[in-house]
Amino acid sequence: MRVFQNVSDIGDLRTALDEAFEIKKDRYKYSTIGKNKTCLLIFFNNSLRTRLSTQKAAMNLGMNVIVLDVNQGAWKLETERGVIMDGDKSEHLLEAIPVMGCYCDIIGVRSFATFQNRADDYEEKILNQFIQYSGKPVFFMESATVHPLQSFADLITIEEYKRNKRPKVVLSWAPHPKALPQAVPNSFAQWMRAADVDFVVTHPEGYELDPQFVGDTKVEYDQMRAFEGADFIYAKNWSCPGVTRPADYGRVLNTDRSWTVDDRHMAVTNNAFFMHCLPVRRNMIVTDSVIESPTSIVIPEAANREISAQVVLKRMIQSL
Ligand code: AN0
Ligand code: CP
Repeated sequence: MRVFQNVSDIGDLRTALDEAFEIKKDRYKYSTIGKNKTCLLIFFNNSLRTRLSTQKAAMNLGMNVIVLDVNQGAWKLETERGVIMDGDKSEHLLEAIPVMGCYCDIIGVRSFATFQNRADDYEEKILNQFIQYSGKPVFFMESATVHPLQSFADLITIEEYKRNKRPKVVLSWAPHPKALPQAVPNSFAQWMRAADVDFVVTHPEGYELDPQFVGDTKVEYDQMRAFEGADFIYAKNWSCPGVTRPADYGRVLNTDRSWTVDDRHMAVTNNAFFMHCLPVRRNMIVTDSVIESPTSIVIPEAANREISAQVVLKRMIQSL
């Protein structure tokens, strides 16, 4: 595997899940395949889970790991070509990327949407430059449009907790005070469509996700109706994707707290498990009561981030 971005990059999902459970049973089974291989993790944005779980996964495989927070201690990077660099940016991504590629075998990159320009974000301008100029396999640790390590961990979690063969999985928008990216819901939709689940999305009008990710997934604008009979509730905020009104891209259009997932919502589900990628703002996205309930699986979900990262790194090492 040279790039891990989309669900198609992982190939057959059953095979990937079997590999995940094999690793989960004994995470040190492949503890020597990464010997003398270096994994470089580049963060343009903050992280708790991705940072820790990916380092742990690499160490489980015997890799060396280098972590760089680009905005803390490195030179400020220019990303646009043709700019006269007379401002505060000391280095261009076009030199920085091949240099970073010299010091490692595999690169993971986190670079969120900037919301300045929908086209630039949705073309994955930054990550594509890493793919093109680093000379190394690149895995996405949340880019402008996708967060595949999260969705793979979510799929593993659903597979572990499901009580029927084809569970009903609901992706629900929830309020948040700041504009957040669409990467998590985009990827989640892409992975759920490829999985054997009954997938429904619910959000207020104006929050329609890009069709390249949701395809023809059923959108139910009535949140309570969407929740009826659900086996898994996956809550997440996202800002306006700008599909119907490009001028609204990246805006917060709605802060209606009736969308906050609470006991009233969960009561109409099939005793659903509650999921969220974290970090989560309590009593905005979900009430204390729901996230602390016995059916909240946010911690096992986060734990599976180590497993999803390990499957991806193992495959990348094996194809070096
Ligand atoms: C990010 C997001 O919504 O994409 C990261 C989630 C994994 N969340 C925040 O910035 C709070
Ligand atoms: N879920 C997730 O990616 O968390 P972090 O932003 O803390 O890495």
